[in-house]
Amino acid sequence: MSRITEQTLKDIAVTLGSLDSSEKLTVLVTKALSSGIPATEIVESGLRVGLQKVGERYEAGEYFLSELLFAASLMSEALEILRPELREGAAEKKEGIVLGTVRGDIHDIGKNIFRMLAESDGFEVLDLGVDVLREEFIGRLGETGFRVLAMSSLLTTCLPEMRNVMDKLNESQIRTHVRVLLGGNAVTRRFAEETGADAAALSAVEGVRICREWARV
Ligand code: B12
Repeated sequence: MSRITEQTLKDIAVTLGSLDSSEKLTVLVTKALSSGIPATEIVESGLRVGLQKVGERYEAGEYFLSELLFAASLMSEALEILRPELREGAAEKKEGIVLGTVRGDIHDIGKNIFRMLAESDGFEVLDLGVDVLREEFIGRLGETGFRVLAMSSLLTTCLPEMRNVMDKLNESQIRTHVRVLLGGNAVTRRFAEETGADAAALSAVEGVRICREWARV
């Protein structure tokens, strides 16, 4: 990575992390794109790092809920600029994915990034949104015949709900042809293993790579 690229990504992270102005972030993200930094890199090494900082400041009691909300709106504006690039190259449809954030959790920024990347990679994604009931996940898998269930959770308090979805799925007949991918910051590979899920992805890019491998076999 060149020094200029590194500095631009750092500036993006600092601007978002310190909740500097929306104008400044827009200029930096536009500059990063026009200097050839891939959109996924801007997300992973710039914006996501900035939000990590926001999370740490919230935990430390320096930021409150209003700051989390403001950070989310800054992130959404930045993603609007990147959206065309993240969606680029939508190919022929490969496979279907049922996607959603589990019951109790309303975080959806990371989930939406995964959806954009998966769609641009040729997957058909049925996005059920946030706060999704386990019956809804299982019902939609049955209706569509899609062979991947991708769930997101950023709250550790919602991990038991992911386990509940897995338990329900494991009891059902569709389990034999459905693979499960877990994502979101609360998820670890160990947790995925414990629940009997097929994989955990630590980033949206990794999630798409896993789905691509599954689509091949
Ligand atoms: C923005 C934000 C919010 C926004 C969410 C807006 C929205 N539309 O999503 C708002 C203000 C609503 C919010 C609310 C709350 N939040 Co909040 N929030 C955050 C923050 C700052 C950023 C999250 C984010 O979007 N990150 C950027 C994205 C790109 O990263 P990501 O989600 O990890 O996604 C990446 C990967 O994980 C992956 N991925 C994500 N999902 C999936 C799914 C699949 C299938 C795959 C393959 C990949 C994948 O792809 C993405 C790109 O690589 C985090 C701090 C942090 N660092 O995460 C806290 C954080 C998640 N929130 C937290 C908390 C506590 C809350 C509240 C409970 C606060 C409150 N007191 O009310 C509420 C909960 C509301 C609820 N019921 O859900 C805690 C959770 C602590 C924990 N361990 O459980 C965090 C970690 C902050 C902290 N450090 O304390 N929050």
